[in-house]
Amino acid sequence: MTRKPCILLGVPVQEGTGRLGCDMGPSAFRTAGLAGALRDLGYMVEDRGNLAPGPTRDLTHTNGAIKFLPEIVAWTKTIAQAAYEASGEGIPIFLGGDHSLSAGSMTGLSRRAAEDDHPLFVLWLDSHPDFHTLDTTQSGNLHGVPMAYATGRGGFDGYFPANPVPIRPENVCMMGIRSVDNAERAALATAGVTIHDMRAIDENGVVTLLKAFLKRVAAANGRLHVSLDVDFIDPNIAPGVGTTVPGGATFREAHLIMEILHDSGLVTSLDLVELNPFLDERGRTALLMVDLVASLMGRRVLDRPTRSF
Ligand code: 6HN
Ligand code: MN
Ligand code: MN
Ligand code: MN
Repeated sequence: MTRKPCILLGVPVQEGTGRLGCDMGPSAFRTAGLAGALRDLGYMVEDRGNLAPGPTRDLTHTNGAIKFLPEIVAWTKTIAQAAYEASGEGIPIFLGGDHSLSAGSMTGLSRRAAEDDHPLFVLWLDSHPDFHTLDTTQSGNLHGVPMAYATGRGGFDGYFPANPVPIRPENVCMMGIRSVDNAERAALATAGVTIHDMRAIDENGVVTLLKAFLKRVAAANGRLHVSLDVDFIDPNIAPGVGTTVPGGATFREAHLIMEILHDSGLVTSLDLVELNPFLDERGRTALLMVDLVASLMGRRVLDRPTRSF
């Protein structure tokens, strides 16, 4: 069986968060052995190094809270193009960098998927929905907006690059949500996005919720992008992130999601975001993230027949 190569793309963007340190994320993923873990599973791995943003242009917005708009716009353009190109060649894995990088990855991947006649679906693993527009963000940190931009919500025109193929909100499933701002809550009430907050996970377990979504992806012959924010995981086991929120996914919930995703055979791309190595403890968060990627890509405890989902 020939498998597509894994294409590692470092994205040392940190201007989307309120603090420094995410620029070291790509380096920490490499130090934690991501490429080796993938090679051990039999993949060809091509590490393309780190992307760099293009030139910035002056941009001002009526929402004075917004920080680093020109920088994030420049990054988004670069990342979208890289995502578009890499997704024609293999399985792109974006090593963040803060979650603003997903504005670029999702729009580039969606454009590619549409050209290949597949709808793009997104599994969003995060404590936050990141569903602010430029008008509603109060923190002004643009890691809080990528899902709104990628799904084509208004207010990004004239600032962010044109998004030629907005992702259908119905194709997005969020899991792990436990910190939602008022403007996001209002928008999500009618957006059509599937949201499983931590309470839904507690009540139903991850298996039922995830399998229902994967069935939809398969039925639509969709491609599946996974966007994994470190703060999806409980901060007790994943402290290396700026936006810790208590009550997150456990070690086994996170691994089980990855194992089921692997069995589905549907995942075509991955974001690893918000790792802040400056806040980590002896690399444990980076190592956990690498282990989760290994589960997603096929590492298993015992051989077992691939179960349908
Ligand atoms: N993330 N909703 C908050 C804000 O500042 O807009 C938090 C955003 C967190 C961003 O999860 O990548
Ligand atoms: Mn996020
Ligand atoms: Mn095809
Ligand atoms: Mn988050």
